[in-house]
Amino acid sequence: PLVYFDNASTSQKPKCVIEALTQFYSEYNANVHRGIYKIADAATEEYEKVRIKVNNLINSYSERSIIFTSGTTESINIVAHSWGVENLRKGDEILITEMEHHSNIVPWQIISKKTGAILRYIPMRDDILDLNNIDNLINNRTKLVSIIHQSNVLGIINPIREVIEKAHKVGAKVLVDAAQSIPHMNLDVQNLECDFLTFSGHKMCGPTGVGVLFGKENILENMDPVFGGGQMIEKVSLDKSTWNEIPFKFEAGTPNIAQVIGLGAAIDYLMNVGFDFIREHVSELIQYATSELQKIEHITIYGPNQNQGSVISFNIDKYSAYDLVKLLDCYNIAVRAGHHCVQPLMNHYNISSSIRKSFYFYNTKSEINYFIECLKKTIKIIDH
Ligand code: 7TS
Repeated sequence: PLVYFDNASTSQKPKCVIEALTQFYSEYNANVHRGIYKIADAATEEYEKVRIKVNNLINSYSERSIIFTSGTTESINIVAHSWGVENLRKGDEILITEMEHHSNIVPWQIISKKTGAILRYIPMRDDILDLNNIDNLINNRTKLVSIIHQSNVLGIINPIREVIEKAHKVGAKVLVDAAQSIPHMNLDVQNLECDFLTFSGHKMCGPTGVGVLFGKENILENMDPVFGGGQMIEKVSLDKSTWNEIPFKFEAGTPNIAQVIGLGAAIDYLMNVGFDFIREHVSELIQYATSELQKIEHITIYGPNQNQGSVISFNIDKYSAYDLVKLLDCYNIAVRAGHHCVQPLMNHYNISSSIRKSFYFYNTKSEINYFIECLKKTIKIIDH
């Protein structure tokens, strides 16, 4: 028995995903894009089928735009170390926000140091992004806006459409970090018109070790690869190499074949569950959990009153988030305490950590009741 409320960290995996991994390893384990024997063909076919599934999932323009990576972190780093290094010059501006996950802050700090570009932030105003000054923040010097879609700490979905439109007016590119949104909603990159979109498989029922970088074809074609090695080349001689076509140019070496195939099974599974159901169910859980938590004395819930997301972060008075979470573990409840890899946002609230409950479609109201009951018991234990 386990009450798992740490889905923003990673989701649980359905049987069909685990079976897809087992089936690959036990029935047709071979490298992709190389062999010409039957199981190598099968592995390549299954691997490439997932590219089509991802392309359909996000309504991308073509499979050429879909690059398999190890996760959101690697996807953002590829954009930073390829597009960033090639296109940013001294005095250019990169715009991110104060609520980014560290994986959408640190790569840009590294790149701004390398290129002389200036890193600017859309600040927080109370519990949301302050877009009042957006027309100053997005200006002729802005070359890239990289923005989190759904917060992993606050119940917020950011108005990325508005930001994308403004960025495109000044000719800037936009990267959307969809790590937290893609498990919960239909995303359409043609409709959004974002230039890059990044996400991880493991937060959407897929295995760890696989993620996606979507990029518009004309942008990817003009980017240099970050990693060199097998598969990403067209020709190699002793003095130079030429690159394979996209997306293979960005997939050096043996990829995470089993994980990609597992991601395909996860996508099928989620399509079956349905994003409408997921959104509706998670939103009901959020509303119920919020109203139950609000009854707890001295609780501070972070974020806007109207929670649009799938997470609730809070602290209770003098109690350490870590103590409470460790004691809740004794009741087989898994929630996270910490800064959630978003230290600048923690600074905005003048805290170093919070407790975070994050839901997915398999969570239930009775789990929330059990959580509240155990939380009250835990507080009593500490008080004694
Ligand atoms: N961006 C966002 C918005 C995230 O929430 C995360 C992971 C990442 C990027 C990085 O994803 P990765 O798969 O490359 O690690 N967020 C969390 C979290 O909230 N708790 O653990 C990981």
